[in-house]
Amino acid sequence: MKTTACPLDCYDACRIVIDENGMPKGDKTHPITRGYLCPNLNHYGEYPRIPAPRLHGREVSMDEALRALEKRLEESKPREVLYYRGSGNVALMQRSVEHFFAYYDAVGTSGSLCDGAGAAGIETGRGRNYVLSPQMIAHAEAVVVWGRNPHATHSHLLPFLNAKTLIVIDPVETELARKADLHIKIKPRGDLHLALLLSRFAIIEGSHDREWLEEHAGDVEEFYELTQSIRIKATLDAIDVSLGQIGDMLSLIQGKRTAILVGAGVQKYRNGAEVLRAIDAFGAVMGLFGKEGCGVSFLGDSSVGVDSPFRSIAKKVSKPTVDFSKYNCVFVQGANPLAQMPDSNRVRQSFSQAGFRVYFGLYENETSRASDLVIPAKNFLEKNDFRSSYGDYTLQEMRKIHQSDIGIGEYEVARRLCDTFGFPLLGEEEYLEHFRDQAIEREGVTYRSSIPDIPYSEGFEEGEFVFPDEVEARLEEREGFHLITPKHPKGLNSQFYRESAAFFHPDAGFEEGRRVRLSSPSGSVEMEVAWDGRLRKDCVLIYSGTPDVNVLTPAWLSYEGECAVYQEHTLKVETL
Ligand SMILES: Nc1nc2c(c(=O)[nH]1)N[C@H]1C(S)=C(S)[C@@H](COP(=O)(O)OP(=O)(O)OC[C@H]3O[C@@H](n4cnc5c(=O)[nH]c(N)nc54)[C@H](O)[C@@H]3O)O[C@H]1N2
Ligand SMILES: Nc1nc2c(c(=O)[nH]1)N[C@H]1C(S)=C(S)[C@@H](COP(=O)(O)OP(=O)(O)OC[C@H]3O[C@@H](n4cnc5c(=O)[nH]c(N)nc54)[C@H](O)[C@@H]3O)O[C@H]1N2
Ligand SMILES: [Mo]
Repeated sequence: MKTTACPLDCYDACRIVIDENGMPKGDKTHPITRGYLCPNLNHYGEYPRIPAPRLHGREVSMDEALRALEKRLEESKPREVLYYRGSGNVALMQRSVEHFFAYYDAVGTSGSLCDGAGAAGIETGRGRNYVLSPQMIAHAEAVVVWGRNPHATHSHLLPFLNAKTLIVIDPVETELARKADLHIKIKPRGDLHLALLLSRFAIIEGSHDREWLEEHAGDVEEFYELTQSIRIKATLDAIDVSLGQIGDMLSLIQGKRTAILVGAGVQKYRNGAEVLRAIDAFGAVMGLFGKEGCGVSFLGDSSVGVDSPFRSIAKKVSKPTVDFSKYNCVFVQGANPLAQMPDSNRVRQSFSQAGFRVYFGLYENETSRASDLVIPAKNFLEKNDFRSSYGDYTLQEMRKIHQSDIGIGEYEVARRLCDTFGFPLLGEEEYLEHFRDQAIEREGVTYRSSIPDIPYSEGFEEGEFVFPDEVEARLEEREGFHLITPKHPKGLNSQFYRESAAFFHPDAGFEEGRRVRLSSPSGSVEMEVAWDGRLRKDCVLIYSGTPDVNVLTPAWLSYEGECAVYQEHTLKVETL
């Protein structure tokens, strides 16, 4: 039976078997994904693809399309060419195109639209960002799900959470929150303070892990003093958490193997790195690192333990704030920056002023429609690849299933361009072999070989866990509605289903079906109101992928990690 793996940007990285009709199905023998696929994959074949290459709106052959690109690249100075790759497909051969642009000496992007702020915080505290695999989470007795929504974004994790003490910290009453032993319906951006208070009370109660701290962590006394700089009553009021909830949470995890699963939600703010450091610090106070079934797990770094054979670009500019208008040629691969980057008005303006815009992707979207040259890609069933994951340590081979005449694969683009420009590139099979060599098989599943069985059981890179030594603890009261912009269960960012409404609590003061104008310092948009009783009354929820949502978000970088900060602005809302 033919097998492959899903390359969508998701924690799951499902293994797929192809049924007799050539359709993807879940693999029942797989220990993590257990035969189920998500709505996106179950309907994967139904989304209309870009059928043919297009140059200035006119259909052209693939050869003409690539010649137009080559001509532009020959006429441009390398530093006037931008290579922008998104995460439409996160498999490893995507980087073969960057390999060409690296030899060409183009400009690339650094930082992230995604998890960069949180990742930076984790790296400061513990060096490498290791995740807890589902198999490791299975050993936990208590699980804290913090700013993460597995029903939408990591559904294969759910069976691993059964029969555990469950705590959810989320401003939305997610499906998991309904089942939880404790749901802290925190006010958005309250997580830093909650984490500091949890550490403080754990130490006051004496439930911290003295032995572990002595052996593995920096100065916990100093960190305790830092947590004492937080005013208790005023802070609890400001983040809408009660002292009782803090006590409940500590007693629910007391003495239990505890896994804290942190999602993107807590770090869509400029201080996102600080938030993750504070949550990590609480994990350290409780002695959760390096033990079976315990730890703090954020979106991981899927490249840890994978050696890439491709050259990477040396000169980079920050991805969330890149100014397209500076370039004579912009090559967009697997991304929809006109919808998904923050500050859409700025992005659209600057993209429209770029010299020559190339979109290399599967589907029509805001970016394809604004591009001069559109190159359809092959989908993952039509090419060979490998993928690692940020939710576990698998490294899976993705074998080509179908022949297709629609698009062109990433390796084929790289091959053609490297040949034209005389740059070195190995054969496709040699690259696949390079990845194959890094995978080890256990019980029918292939994993990255260089990952420790229990993360941090050998300690930390810096020798010890590093506590934060200062925090910006000021909590300003904000006017307007807090924007929550999370992932939709039936879409993947701007791929597949795209929502159009803005969601409010029924008592927030807006009638269902009415149109409202939402405004932030970045811009304003009109949307229809829909109700969602799971929300707080002070929040408006607009899913990622909703057209125009990012008109409302700022082109700012997180203080650390060069990350976009989608929830930094609050919104003014007026009925039309
Ligand atoms: N179906 C589906 N799956 C996906 C994706 C998709 O678009 N659709 N996208 C993929 C990608 S790119 C990523 S990065 C991952 C991310 O997946 P997750 O880590 O689950 O991230 P989000 O869905 O952005 O947000 C998760 C939760 O954070 C909560 N939240 C928002 N603000 C705050 C806050 O201030 N504090 C706290 N405590 N919680 C808050 C939201 O209410 C939401 O329930 O999912 C991946 N998986
Ligand atoms: N408001 C708001 N904005 C957000 C977020 C949010 O939560 N809220 N989340 C942010 C996050 S976490 C992320 S990761 C980004 C994601 O943003 P992007 O990386 O821009 O991802 P998508 O919107 O999914 O667009 C991916 C495109 O990739 C193309 N594609 C798919 N498969 C392939 C392939 O095999 N080859 C090629 N060449 N192309 C392919 C498809 O045509 C698709 O349109 O969005 C960010 N923007
Ligand atoms: Mo993401």
